[in-house]
Amino acid sequence: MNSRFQKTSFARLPGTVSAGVLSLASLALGTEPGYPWDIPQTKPDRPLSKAMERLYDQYLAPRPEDNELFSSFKYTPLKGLDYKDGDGTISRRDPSKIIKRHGKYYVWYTKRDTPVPPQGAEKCSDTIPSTDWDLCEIWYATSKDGFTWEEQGVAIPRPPKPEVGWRSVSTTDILEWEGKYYLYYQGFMEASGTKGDHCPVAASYADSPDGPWTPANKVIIPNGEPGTWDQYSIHDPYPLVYRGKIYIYFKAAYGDRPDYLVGNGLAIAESPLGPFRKHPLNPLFNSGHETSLFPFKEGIGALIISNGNEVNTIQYAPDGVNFGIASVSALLPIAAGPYVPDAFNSNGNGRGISWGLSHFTTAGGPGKQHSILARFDCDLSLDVDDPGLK
Ligand code: AAL
Repeated sequence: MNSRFQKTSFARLPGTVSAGVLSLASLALGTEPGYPWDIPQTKPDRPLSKAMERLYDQYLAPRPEDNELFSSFKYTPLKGLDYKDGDGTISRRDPSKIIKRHGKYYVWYTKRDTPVPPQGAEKCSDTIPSTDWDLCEIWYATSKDGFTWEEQGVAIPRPPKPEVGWRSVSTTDILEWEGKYYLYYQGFMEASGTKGDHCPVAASYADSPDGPWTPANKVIIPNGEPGTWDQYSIHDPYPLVYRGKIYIYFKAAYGDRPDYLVGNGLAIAESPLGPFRKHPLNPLFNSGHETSLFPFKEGIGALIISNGNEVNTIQYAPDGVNFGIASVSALLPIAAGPYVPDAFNSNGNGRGISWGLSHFTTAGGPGKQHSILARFDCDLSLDVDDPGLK
């Protein structure tokens, strides 16, 4: 593994907020590589317990320090974004993946700037938000170093009623395709919470990451037929270019908020505004809320961040479709928007990720609910010397 730091390094740094249960366990037991009781790198030729069989058969490598898809996560506050002292009237959440253009990093995110914090579905109005992502717009920020961010302004405002997203536009992600840029996002037609969290995916396009953005004014990935797994909501669109096509991974819910069970599926197109064809094996994940994905070698890696039996796992599919658990970790970045240098041009040789932005929700305490963006660092990158990855 060509790594900038040891897989276990975050667990060993005093004072960092970190995860890595396996690393912590090996630290506690003193199982440094090379000790006689260390885990053998190759499967022993003797009967093994179920857990030891799994260690060799399921994960990319038996020891976390050799597993290219194992990482702990470190978090750092950002500089440059104002939250009005955390009074709950400003929120930033659900960052897109990050791209680098014109020597700067770009991120798009859901921004709420409302007179009061979210008041729930019963008390919401044309100006009072129901949830943290109600009455939102999509804004963007740029940064030279990934730590200090300068908010540039609105990218996608709410369109007039009754166009897609008139109530709220949120939870966006970026695609570059043939020199043009596309933002995909949730387009709410009613306040979130009044009837679940139902919404389809809409899109806007531009010649530059700085806009101006033109709305496509249509539903890009429609809800499924009644009775199907994605009938209610198509959330968290996450575009990548893979095998020469546009792959948009998305989250859907079997039921309704808050008692829903999430799954993640895939829709594929040859042109950014569709038509998108849903994969016949959907859902491709049985777990995961705000799943983040990245090209990794010939396949796709995924952070399964919350919800479901396979929460807190890092998964891998050599074909972008059939995912298996590559490692188990903890404190994964919520709604991670990683910097993915090769999101649109990995050509079967994905390089992974080493940092990005994520959000922390319910900052501010009761009555002041909002979300903030923070930086995460991880060790899921195969390139040490690419300056863009540092
Ligand atoms: C997030 C995302 C979607 C949901 C809401 C805002 O976690 O899954 O964007 O609609 O919560």
